[in-house]
Amino acid sequence: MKAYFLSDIHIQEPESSRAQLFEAFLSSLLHEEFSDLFLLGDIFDLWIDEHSYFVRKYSRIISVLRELQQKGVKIHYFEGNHDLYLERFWQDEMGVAVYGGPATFRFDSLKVRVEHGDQMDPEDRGYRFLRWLLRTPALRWLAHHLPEFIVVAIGEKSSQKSRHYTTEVKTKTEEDIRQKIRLHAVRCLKKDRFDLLIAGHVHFREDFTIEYEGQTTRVINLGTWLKEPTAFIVTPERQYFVEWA
Ligand SMILES: [Mn+2]
Repeated sequence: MKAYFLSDIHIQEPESSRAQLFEAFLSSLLHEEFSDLFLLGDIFDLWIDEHSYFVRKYSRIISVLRELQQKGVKIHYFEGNHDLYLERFWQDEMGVAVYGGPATFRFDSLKVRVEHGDQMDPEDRGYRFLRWLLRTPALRWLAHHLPEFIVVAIGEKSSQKSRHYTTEVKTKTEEDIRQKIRLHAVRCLKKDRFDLLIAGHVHFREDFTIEYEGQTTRVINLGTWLKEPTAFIVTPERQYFVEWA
């Protein structure tokens, strides 16, 4: 058992250097022995439903992911706030396991909680409302049935706003983000115990341990490829960051 965790790559254009870096990274994984690839959301700066616009735009990335699947790698995709309604294409067509919220996995005795991280801030009422709204049947229906060019236009506008919000507005201080990550971990531990928490979304790479009622839990935030391309590797024996440049 060996898993790679990636998030917040925010690929905007298939020809961009970040997209090419991601493709090269995935291609390099074709030569690795591992079992699972976890995409923790905001991989694409915009992906909505199964619209052929996105499937065509990111066909090269999709084809490397298919190659990985053919090698026997299981791919997990957690919806972010930039990649939404992933069931139709990613699950039904690609056979990727899609998650709309947090999930827990076991690597032998190691229990790992995995999530995108967009529910980390309970004070962010505006976003919590938006998250709820986007997941209502009515919005899902619109995202599927509106003409593709309208979905893309609305999506790109919102995506740009959201990225600005995450990187400029919400980023008060590093200590503020760290505190939010910590408080979130404690809130989660009150409900369920686990050895490792892995999330993204806040665009801030973090790695620390907390003690909660006698148990040590390691908390990882994957940061973003907008700053540095990294992946986190989990095996039952060892959990560590790798940098990709
Ligand atoms: Mn996000």
